[in-house]
Amino acid sequence: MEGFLLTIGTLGFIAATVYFIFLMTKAPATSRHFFIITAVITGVAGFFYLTMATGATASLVGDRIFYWGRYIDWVITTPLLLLDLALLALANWRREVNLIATLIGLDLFMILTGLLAGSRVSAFSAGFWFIVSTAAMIVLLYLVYTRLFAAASNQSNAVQGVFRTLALLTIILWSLYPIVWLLGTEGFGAVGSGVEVFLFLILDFLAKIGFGFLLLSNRQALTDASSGGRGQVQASSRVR
Ligand code: RET
Repeated sequence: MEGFLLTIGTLGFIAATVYFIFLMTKAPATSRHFFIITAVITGVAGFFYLTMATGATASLVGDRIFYWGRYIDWVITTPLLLLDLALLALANWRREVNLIATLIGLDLFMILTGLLAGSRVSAFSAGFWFIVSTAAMIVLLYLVYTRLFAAASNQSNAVQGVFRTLALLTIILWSLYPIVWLLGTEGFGAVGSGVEVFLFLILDFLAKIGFGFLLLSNRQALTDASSGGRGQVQASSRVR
């Protein structure tokens, strides 16, 4: 069951990567970075699904299979998802490097402490690191909700629309990861390994492929965001 689902994950992410690269060839050069970042996200996920499907990044911890490959996937891809969001929201990202670094720092801390929670043998240390990781996630999502939303309100309507959808999608989906983790074999074991792999697969597809589709199919927003804020205003002044 797990092997089948992980293979579906591998193929799904490879297909999405190919599609996003195809979309890039049709996009204006100024917004290419969004396509590159997003294709790297799905490409890395496809690679790590393959390593999990083949057992290369799966180990026996106690009496359960621990798929640690997902944490390596997340440690690379979640900062890139935040980067996509930040580049969309921030008209001038160079002035907000501190905010971007804080978001990515919290994110790395969340995933690494999550890895400590998942790889444990004692229930106490699992619980402890789970709480630390969840606290980091709450601060991170709070900053997205406050700081990035505020920054996005200075952008064009197209950017604001896509940003709102993507940021809310991120806040909702990311909050579901610790819940699946708690239900699964790393947590209370309320669901078996197959169901856990299935639920993470759905979340990963939505948080990466769904996110990528919504972002990359909105050309206007990408062009506006790449032109340094108030895209429409700048575009029209350039014509003059
Ligand atoms: C863990 C367990 C410990 C507590 C918390 C977690 C959060 C994980 C998150 C993962 C997000 C992954 C994404 C992947 C890409 O698609 C590590 C499950 C808080 C938020 C978005």
